[in-house]
Amino acid sequence: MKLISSTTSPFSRKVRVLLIEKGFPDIEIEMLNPWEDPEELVAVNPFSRVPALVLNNGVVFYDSQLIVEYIENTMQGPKFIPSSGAARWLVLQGQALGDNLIEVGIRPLLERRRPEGKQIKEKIIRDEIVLARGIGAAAKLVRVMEPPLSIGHIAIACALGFIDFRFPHLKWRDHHPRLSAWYQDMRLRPSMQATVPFEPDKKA
Ligand SMILES: N[C@@H](CCC(=O)N[C@@H](CS)C(=O)NCC(=O)O)C(=O)O
Repeated sequence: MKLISSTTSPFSRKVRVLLIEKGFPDIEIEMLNPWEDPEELVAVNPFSRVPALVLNNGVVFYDSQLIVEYIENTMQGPKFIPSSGAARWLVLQGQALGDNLIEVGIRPLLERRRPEGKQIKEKIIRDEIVLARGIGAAAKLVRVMEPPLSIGHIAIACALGFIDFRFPHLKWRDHHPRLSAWYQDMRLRPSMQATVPFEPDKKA
């Protein structure tokens, strides 16, 4: 089994953190840049997106939520999605919230990569406002998300890691000290430390 990932992708990080927390730290990981349409990735995912999970029999799964479901249902180890009840829906809401933060964050990131004169500043400003609102929602949600660690906690933590990596100017900690304290604990978990995002050519 192989996970195709990138060193910067927060969706891939969510899956990698889950695998480590589940007790499979040594699964094969191939790091590629999905934005360059690499042959190895396009061959298994026509959308050239990471993460993609390639099973030993050649079956491929994407997106990250499906990969999470597959891991949760087929691999041994602790469970990260409760099987039923209110706890299940809260955890899945946590994952959806984390994934939404990432999706909204990718939009201004791409806009900023366009030539300076072609960027639509209003779009960037609006997306950053939505992102800030989403962080506020995360601050509320983590208050009611109890232990044990779940995919909801992992998704929100990976989203905040992405925001720190790509949007340090947002300074979200100044507005959400309790979320900041929650994230500080999450950030220090070995699974999160082992998956800190970095630009491939800038690894310390
Ligand atoms: N909904 C997908 C989103 C995956 C995604 O957008 N991945 C980004 C990297 S974080 C990517 O590969 N983008 C390349 C592209 O869209 O061309 C998931 O949850 O896996």
